[in-house]
Amino acid sequence: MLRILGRTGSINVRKVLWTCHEIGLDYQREDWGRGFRPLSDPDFVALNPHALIPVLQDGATVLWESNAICRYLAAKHGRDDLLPVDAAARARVEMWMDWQRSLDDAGSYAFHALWRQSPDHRDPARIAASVESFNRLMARLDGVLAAGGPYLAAERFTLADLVVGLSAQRWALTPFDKPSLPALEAYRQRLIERPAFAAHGSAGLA
Ligand SMILES: N[C@@H](CCC(=O)N[C@@H](CS)C(=O)NCC(=O)O)C(=O)O
Repeated sequence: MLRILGRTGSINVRKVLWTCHEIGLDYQREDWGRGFRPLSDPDFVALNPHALIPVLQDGATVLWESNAICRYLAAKHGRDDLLPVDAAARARVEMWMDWQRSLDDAGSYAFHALWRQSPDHRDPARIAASVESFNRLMARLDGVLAAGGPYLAAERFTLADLVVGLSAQRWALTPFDKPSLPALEAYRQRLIERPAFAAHGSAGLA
């Protein structure tokens, strides 16, 4: 049985849980990270020297970095609908998965300030800058979806949508002023309809 280490509040843990759900994989999840077992625990650091969640243990295979874990699971289980085998098609999926890091970086400060109410994220100028760049990137995504779609990297749902979709959900639910982005909203609703999204899409949002 797969072992997944990480609290469900983490967006990066939820990528892995959502991927397992899409593939139909059973797993045992353990709560590690903020509010749970500390990532400085030597048993955890032995698995991930960077002391971050998620970690996946699949027999003798131990992996960290959420996007890499999602790709591993899709490839191992032959889900080339989620991660194509063709090099160019696969790279298109990976491109959007990599780009999601930019979304994370852009929105992180605003998310911690306005959703998590973190006392360490109270600088109004930094909140405003984070909101501005988060909105700007989401507006760009809206433009891409309006011109193409219905999904990001292919005619069908792929890992690109799973990963970017979690950030789109974070953007939609974190309270700050947002432009109207109809193509993005239609895309988010498309993702929300997936049973796996209902289970893992927004829980905790951390
Ligand atoms: N690039 C890494 C980032 C991992 C990361 O930043 N994880 C956060 C949670 S989203 C974490 O470990 N936070 C510390 C904690 O929860 O205690 C990945 O995608 O797996």
